[in-house]
Parts: sequence; structure tokens; C-alpha cells
Amino acid sequence: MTSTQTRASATPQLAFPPGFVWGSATAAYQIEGAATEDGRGPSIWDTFSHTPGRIVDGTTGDHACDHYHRLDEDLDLIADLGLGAYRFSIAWPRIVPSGSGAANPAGLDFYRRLVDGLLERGVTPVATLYHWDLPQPLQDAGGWTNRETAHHFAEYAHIVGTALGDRVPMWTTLNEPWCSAFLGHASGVHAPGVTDNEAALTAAHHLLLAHGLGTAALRSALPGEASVAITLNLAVVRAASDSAADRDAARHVDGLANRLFLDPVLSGRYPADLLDDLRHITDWSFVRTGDESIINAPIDQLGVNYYSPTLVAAPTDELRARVAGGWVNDPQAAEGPTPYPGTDLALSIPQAGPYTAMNWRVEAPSLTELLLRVHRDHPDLPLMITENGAAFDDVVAADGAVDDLDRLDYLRDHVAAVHAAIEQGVDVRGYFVWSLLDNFEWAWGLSKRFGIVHVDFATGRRTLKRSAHWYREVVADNGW
Ligand code: IFM
Repeated sequence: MTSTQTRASATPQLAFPPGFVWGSATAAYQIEGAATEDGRGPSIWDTFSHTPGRIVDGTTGDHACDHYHRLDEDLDLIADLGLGAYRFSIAWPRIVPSGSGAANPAGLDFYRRLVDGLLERGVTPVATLYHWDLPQPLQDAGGWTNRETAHHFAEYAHIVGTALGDRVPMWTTLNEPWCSAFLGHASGVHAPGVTDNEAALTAAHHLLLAHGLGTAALRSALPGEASVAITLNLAVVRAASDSAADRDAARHVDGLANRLFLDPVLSGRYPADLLDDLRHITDWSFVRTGDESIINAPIDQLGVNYYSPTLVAAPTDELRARVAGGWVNDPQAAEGPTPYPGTDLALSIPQAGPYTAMNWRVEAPSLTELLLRVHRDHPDLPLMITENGAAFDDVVAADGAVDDLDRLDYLRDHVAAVHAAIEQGVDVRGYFVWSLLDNFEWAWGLSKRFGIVHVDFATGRRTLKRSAHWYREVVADNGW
């Protein structure tokens, strides 16, 4: 076996369309470190990670991968992998430390250096404006439950678009607003750690409003040819059985995970069934006349993040008791409220393996299924896989090598699943591995490794894992 063969090496050759974008992705709080340097203000993730008990291994993003100080080294790494594009996020608290008002020139300079460094190396920069690091002063004023936050986001988007618009061709407003809304405000396992279903639904709406207002603000600052997108973590939601109750549970969860975001962004209206499901939680009065049209601002493509399918059932007393007794794949989910408001209608239940180190089921064909579904519902919409990848418990050999065959197989099978969707007519323009580097995996801290590049968090040393060597060949060959 050569260094880049996989256990699935019998897979037939796959050629991707010319111009297919191969990249990798990261996010500011997860890699940058330098949390208090050059005028950066605190974000909700600084507050949350410094709160005892919030992060499984007690770590914070204060240093993470120290990317802020190792920028040139990481840029060389990106170039060495031959990536066509690199997706990074911009830390709002570096640009506007108090959340609103004047920009911090040192913060803009950092991203100028990053973008210029990519361009010099022939790599296309893909910028995400919001990957969860809300400036703490905005949280102190209500965060995403306060409508004003959406307007502040648009001001920030305009600042960044004006500063970097001449050199960044692809933009994403929000990364995974489902997580910000529901992990942040319903289950509370993410910052700001709120557990209030009405707050979660309010936050979801204001995040979507921020996307709409931010898209308009960006477009007013960007050259006409720049592409603007939103990235959603879409779900393949399956009913645990064919019973009417389980199918209804799956409808409800599909509404919260997918349609609550897809429908207003792409069609300008919230899904009626979901509005009805949740009237016992909220009267939706925070949705004002005209908001859905703002959210429906035209986008050039949709970013899709995908990891694993979801299985749901209507709760029975027996099921509730089993879940309360810890019968879940995700230990975090066992301990607190669910991220799905209205789960008197549905429960997320364990699935058969194989699993990643996150206990997420590995099932690559579900990505094809998801892409076909989005294409069926929105046939003219170009798609980009803005994240896909897996955490595994990597072993570093005595010579420093990381032979991460599980990750390599996961990536290979999911890239093949993207190819299968393209063959069936889905317009998928690119694929970004999550993640370039092992990094700060939110509530899991530094304990879960998603990188194709190993990071020794004590020394900062970067080592290409076997999956990175494999990916470099895939990028060079536009497939295999
Ligand atoms: O690490 C996260 C990323 O920040 C957002 N998408 C999912 C990844 C893995 O959990």
C-alpha cells in the first residue's frame, strides 16, 4: 500500500468537473488564539469557555492553534497542500471590538495579511463573517435575542466588505445559524449557554435577519462579480419507523433543522407547519412585516455543511426513560435540554455505527441524498460543500506520523458521495474539508481532532496526517 492508498482503494476512478473548487476550512475562534491581542475584544466564546464546567476538557480558545502568530507557516501549509481555496472566518470582535461603532485597524490588517498571503500563493480566499464569536458587549445587550444585533452585523459586514472586497471573491454571511440559535439558546451547550426555547427561536429569526441585512450591506461594498452565500448545516432527518407519529416527528425536526432556514432564505417565507408546531412556545411576534423579504435577499450559492444523518422518533414514555437514562450517542445531549424546541413532538435517538469520535454515525451516501433533496427543492441553486470531515482519536507514532485511515476513508467516501450527486445533475461547485488543522472543537475543547493536519497544542508543531497527503493528490488530480 502506498501512503495514499485507502482501505477503500477499490473505489472506481472519479473525475470532477473542470474548475471544481478543492479547499479546506477553519474558523477564527477555533484556531487563532491571541484572544486579547491587537485590540481584539471579548466574544461570547471567551466568556463561555472561561466559565467552569462549560468545556469538557477545561480548555479555552485563548491559544488554540496560535494561528494568529503562525500565519505565514499556515499559509505555506495551505499552499503545500495545493488547495485551490481556503475558507476562514473573520472574528467580529477583532474588527469591531465593542460590537458596534468604530473599526479596529489592527484587526483588519490581520485579515488583509491573511488574504494577501493566500492570493500570493494562488489560493482563493473564502471569507465567513460570522462563525459564532459574537462580541460580548452585544450579548450584554441581549445578543441574538435583540433585533439590533442584526443591524450591527450589517454594519460590520459593510466594514469588512469595504476593506477586503477588492480581493475576496467569495463571501459567506453566517456559518450554521442553527447552531448559534439552538445549541446556543435551547440546549445551551454552546455560547451564550442559554436554555430558553423562545429565546432560541427569536435568535434564529434575528440571525436570519442579519443574513439578509448583511447580504445587502456586503453587496453595497463588493464588486458586482463577488459571490455571497450563507452556510447551513443541513440534516438528513429520518423517522425511526413508518408509524404516523414517527414520521410526524421527523417532519418537525426537518422543519427545525432545514426548512426554518432554507425556506425564508430561498423562498421568503417560514414553513407554516413549523410555525404552527411551535405556537405553544412563541407567537412569532418578533417576525415583523417585511422581514421575510429581507431574509430572501438573492444569494449566489448555498454553503452546505454535512457530517452525519439524524434519526428521530415520537416520544413514548419508554423512549423518554431510555433517553433520560443516557441512551444517546452524544453524552452532552443526555445531560441537558434538547436543541429542538417542541420536542414533545420528537426525540433524536441513537443510530447504529460506525461512529466518529463525536459518536456521529458514518454514512456517506446520506450526503448524496441531502444534495439531491436540496437540488430537487431548489434546482437552480449552485451548492458548495463548505464543511465535511470527521474527528477520530488519532495516534501519533514514535516517528511523529499520523496514519489516520478512518478519517481518510470518511473523506474519500463523502467526496465520492458528492461526485454521485454531481453525476445525478446536482450543481456542486466545490468541497472544503473540515478542518485544515486540529483545533478548539467548541464545548469539546481541544479533545476532538478534526484536522487533516495534526497540531501538537503544547509546541504548536504541525504535521500532515496521512489524510492530508491523500487530499493533496485528490486536489492535484481533480479526483482520483
Ligand atoms: O467544528 C465545527 C465547526 O465549527 C462548525 N461545523 C461543525 C464542526 C465540527 O463540529
